[in-house]
Amino acid sequence: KIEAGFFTVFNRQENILENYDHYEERKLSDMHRYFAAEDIRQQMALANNEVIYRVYKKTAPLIAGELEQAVTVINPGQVNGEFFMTKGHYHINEKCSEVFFTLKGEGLLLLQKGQETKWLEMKPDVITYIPAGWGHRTINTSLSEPFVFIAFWPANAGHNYQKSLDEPFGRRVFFYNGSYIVSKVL
Ligand code: M6P
Ligand code: ZN
Repeated sequence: KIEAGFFTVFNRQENILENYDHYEERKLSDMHRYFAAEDIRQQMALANNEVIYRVYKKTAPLIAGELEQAVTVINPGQVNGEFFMTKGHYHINEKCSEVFFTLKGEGLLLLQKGQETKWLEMKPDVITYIPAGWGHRTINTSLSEPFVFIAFWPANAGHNYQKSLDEPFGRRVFFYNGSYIVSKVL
């Protein structure tokens, strides 16, 4: 039973959403198809299969007109120089858009539609908009801090992960010269 009217609290000391319903956790082993590195097994052993990110949710009814929300915490780190990131997805309902509000850290929002790729910097107080029909992935470009943002999207959007594998993002983000570089996928 979903409460009619609720609140959540982001705990910025612990980097968690208080009174969440559940969270989804993605480890390196869940993401071997998403990073560029070929020696991912070796990396997994080296990195002890660490947690890449967590998505904390307090659920709304999954019907048109309602809004879902989640706080995503992407840990700092790299896989063979490629910064930790989300899987990235398209919406099953291609008419659905999404908004991100950055809470902590620094990162990038990568957008993809057909052959077109865009990226936007995210840092605290920056609000980014994902138009309907665009695939979206977030990347933590900090070397030491978690990257945290809250997302709001229509509850009837749905997540299409297959499409982000079939039509991969046209850029990847690597550590370079003390910062990051957005490199074209050939
Ligand atoms: C944001 C939203 C969620 C999404 C999460 C992690 O919080 O877009 O819908 O689940 O990021 O991204 P992904 O599902 O692509 O791993
Ligand atoms: Zn989405």
